[in-house]
Amino acid sequence: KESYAAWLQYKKIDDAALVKEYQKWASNIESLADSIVIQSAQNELNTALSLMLDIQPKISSDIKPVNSIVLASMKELNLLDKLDVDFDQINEDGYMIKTVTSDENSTIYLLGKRDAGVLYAAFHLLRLMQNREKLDHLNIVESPKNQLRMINQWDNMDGSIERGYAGKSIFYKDDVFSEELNRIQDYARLLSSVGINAISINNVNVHQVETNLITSSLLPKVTEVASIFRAYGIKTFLSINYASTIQLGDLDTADPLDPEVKEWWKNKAKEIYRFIPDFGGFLVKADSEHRPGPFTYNRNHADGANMLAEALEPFGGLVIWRCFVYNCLQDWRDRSTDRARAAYDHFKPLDGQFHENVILQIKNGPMDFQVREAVSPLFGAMPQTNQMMEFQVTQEYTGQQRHLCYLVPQWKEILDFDTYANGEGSPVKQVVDGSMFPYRYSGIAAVSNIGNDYNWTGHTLAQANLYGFGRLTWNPDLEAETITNEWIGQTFGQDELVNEQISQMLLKSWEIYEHYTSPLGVGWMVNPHYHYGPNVDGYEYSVWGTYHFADCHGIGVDRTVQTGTGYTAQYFKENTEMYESLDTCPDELLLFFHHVPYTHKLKSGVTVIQHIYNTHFEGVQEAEELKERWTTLKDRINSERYEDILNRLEEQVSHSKEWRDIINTYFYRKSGIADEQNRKIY
Ligand code: BDP
Repeated sequence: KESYAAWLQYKKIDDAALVKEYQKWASNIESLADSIVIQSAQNELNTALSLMLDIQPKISSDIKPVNSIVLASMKELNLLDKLDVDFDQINEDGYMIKTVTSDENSTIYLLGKRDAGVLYAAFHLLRLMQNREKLDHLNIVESPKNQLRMINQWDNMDGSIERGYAGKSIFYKDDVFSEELNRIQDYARLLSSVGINAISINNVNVHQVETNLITSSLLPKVTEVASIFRAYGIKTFLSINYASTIQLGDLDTADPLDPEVKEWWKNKAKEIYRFIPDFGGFLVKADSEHRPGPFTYNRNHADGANMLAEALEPFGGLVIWRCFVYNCLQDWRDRSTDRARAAYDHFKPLDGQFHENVILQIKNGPMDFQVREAVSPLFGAMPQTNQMMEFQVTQEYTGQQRHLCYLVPQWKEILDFDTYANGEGSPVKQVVDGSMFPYRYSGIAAVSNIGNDYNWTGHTLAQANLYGFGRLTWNPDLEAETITNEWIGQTFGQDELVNEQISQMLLKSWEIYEHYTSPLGVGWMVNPHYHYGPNVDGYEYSVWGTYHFADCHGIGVDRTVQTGTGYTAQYFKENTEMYESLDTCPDELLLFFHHVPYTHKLKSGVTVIQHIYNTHFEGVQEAEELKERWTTLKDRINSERYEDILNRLEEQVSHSKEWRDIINTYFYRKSGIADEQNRKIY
């Protein structure tokens, strides 16, 4: 099925002249390097070129005086006589694509510093061909901005996926590894095609079965999966149970300073690396939402992370330590604690205390992947500690892949956010790409949105989120429009109307979703546990630290220094001042930072209550327009994908009405203030 192939469609090109032109190079593939990664590049080219051009490329391992595509890494440079290239312009994962034409023949060189770069170059070339670009004067020089470009699976071994909205796990079933290795390989192809180079293959909440992943009973299977990813330049990581020493029955403590615990992990690391010599390392959720951690032993998170780091260090392994640490058993009547403060309060004082092979993985916002929240103030606040970003591709709070919500614009806003960590012009993207402070390791990770649904992502258009995430980790400076067009062209072909309509749909969808859900940055208002569908007070009187404080006078969380929780002080001065003052706090985050009366006038000129009514009516209308736009493409998209997407858009329309009505009614009743336009509210 088309939807399975996602953006690697490789449809037969019907423009005969173009086919002829492409065939010129594509008839011969000369692969000077030889490794499993190069093999993957060769296979991908071979499959793609056969499908698109209806030819069988000849593959050879030496240079011939014919038109060809040549694959080589820096090691093979000596075989490329006369070729004038400078490998110093690219980094470890970088590549160059060059078309060199002489009187006799023409060659497209795919050149990487290492083999992974050659593979990325191959995918780049195929992207150009899928988008019908000219190849005769290529001179492309590409290096990824981020060192770690990572995907986190939240898959459990029973086959379920925590916050998964596209079927079951492709990795596990009924507590054992899946036998369908082809599916995992196809996933590796998708990830590698957008430059992903690391993956953790199990949920951060590690239960008893998954605790066994680091034991000799399951390591052979992990090894098999790791080999699949290795062939695509992707390193495998595991999420570990911090209390493995206890859970696996070997010790009665997990105290990071206990010599036996240290020794246990050192031996464990040795064992793992015997199986997987290039194992990536551990991803750790500790002392968070009932997971074990160093706090039990009165140790801090540097103690916990460093103990693991020492064990992995001899093998070049990394500890990716999550900062999602907060009190999830709060007394909601006690307003002195603010969950938003937690990560900074826990980690900032530890700056400089972590080992070099520890990276702190920080969620984009201080709460939890809401449709809109402030950027975590921890970014840039720890110049001496490796940091990386955690995004959520899976749409837990953004419509669960039943609603269309394209997150690339949101991620770009976050990456572009100026932290002022080094004065003006210190955006988050330069913190996490390691260029602002001398981080040894850094990058961007995200929770995946795929499962075993035939189209990977449930909503076929949600494939764009996975694609866009990868492209942004490679280069956060890419424009949202560029990424979007690239994706549409590869996924749906070259029809201009299709391109125009889908691009409009995607680029507006985040804002539309925001319009009919929780307003002005306040967040939540979802059904507890499931996080789908409106429930304004669902989390208001619970222990999770997630409130909106709506009463008959007003709404919002006062996080100011003057009168609130003091959270605003966690930012650098310029941002503290901006958020602290009602005059300068941006409208879209007003209720994240301030508690205001319903009659408070926004910068847009309307009152808070009227804004709530307006956006909720607008949101539904816009959801209807999404559907309308889609129907204009009826005869241009194959019926499987057309119907699938139409069904989801229809559900979105009706569900957006539920959101609108519940939110509007709630606030009308609380405030007693009528809609200026007298629309039907209750
Ligand atoms: C929340 C999810 C929960 C995750 C947690 C985490 O609701 O399922 O386990 O984040 O990131 O968003 O650890």
